[in-house]
Amino acid sequence: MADDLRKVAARFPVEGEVNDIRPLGSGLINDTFRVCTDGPRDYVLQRINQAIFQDVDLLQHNIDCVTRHIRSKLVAAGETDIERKVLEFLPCRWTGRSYWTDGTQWWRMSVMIPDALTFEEVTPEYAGYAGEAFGRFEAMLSDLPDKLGETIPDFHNMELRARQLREAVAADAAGRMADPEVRALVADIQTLEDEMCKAERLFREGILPKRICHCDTKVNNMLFDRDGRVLCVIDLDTVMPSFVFSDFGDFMRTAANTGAEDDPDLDRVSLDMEIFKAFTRGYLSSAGEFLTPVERENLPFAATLFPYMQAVRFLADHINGDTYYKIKYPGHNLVRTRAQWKLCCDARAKLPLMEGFIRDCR
Ligand code: GN1
Ligand code: MG
Repeated sequence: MADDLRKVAARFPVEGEVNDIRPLGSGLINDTFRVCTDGPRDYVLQRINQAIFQDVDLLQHNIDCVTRHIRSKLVAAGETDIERKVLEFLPCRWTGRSYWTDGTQWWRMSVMIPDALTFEEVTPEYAGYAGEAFGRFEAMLSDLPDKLGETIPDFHNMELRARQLREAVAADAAGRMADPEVRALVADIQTLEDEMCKAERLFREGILPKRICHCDTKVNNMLFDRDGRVLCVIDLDTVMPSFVFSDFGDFMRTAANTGAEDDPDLDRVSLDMEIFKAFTRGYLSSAGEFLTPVERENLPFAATLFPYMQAVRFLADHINGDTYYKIKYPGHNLVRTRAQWKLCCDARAKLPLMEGFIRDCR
């Protein structure tokens, strides 16, 4: 494997000799490696999961447009240290494209941003910086001249996710519907389906817009410097038109959870209102200007929607026999489902608190 990885790395114009290539990060979809060199910088090498991102040309087109646009905004604003504030992908030595493929595997390489930290958990102070950064990310992309495609069509469409769960239940491909707990979870989760498909209805009524969003605002998808300032938003595979609920909701789902995404101890799982408040304040400071009243009023709904959608996705994957998410042990997707469902229920109980906070945040 190490030799193969070295061969892949050699397809890109790496400066210096490669010393070591080792796994990096905790993503559930792509395989990510750090390429250590004796040159001035290290690199991040990624194998793109092509089963999930079927149109890699479109995927890389989106990423190229987004990074180019952000870079030009940073330059225009007279920012310094730009290399640490936006990702830079290397062109393949042969094709000049921002990825390389041998026809069976797809790879890309970016410059590793130095002295940057990622976190699986944040304090309220850092949540505030993160809120400001994601709001700014959306604001910077609000005048993107290029048209982006949906790298995963209908990625955050709740109606589709609900349908996929129903299809998984009907097919019962792995025989997991025999488990009474699975049946009970499906039934409980489906009671909220109507409530959770609100955004798609508002969109059809013409009162909820789509904007360019990040769509995977897990807290570990942003890089911080040592003082807690957000340097850069990473993991751009899912940047595409969506509702702002995607970015707000997925951050709350991950960073405002007092437990882990897959916590086996449900007593640890709940929505932390201090993180909610700090992120919301930060987000409204940079996104407040472009948000419409409908978007703003429904941010608390987004904090309930994303744990819900994730519970639906994990449960469907469990029922399908774990074909989508990487799992660490048998039943992992079921453990994840329980934790996300608990978080959704807790967030729903806190809706009045969240709504009150947003009203007062003027
Ligand atoms: C996946 O690979 P990662 O961890 O960045 C997933 C997200 C889920 C997340 C759950 C393309 O993201 O949508 O919210 O796992 N990405 C895709 O942890 O499905
Ligand atoms: Mg990630």
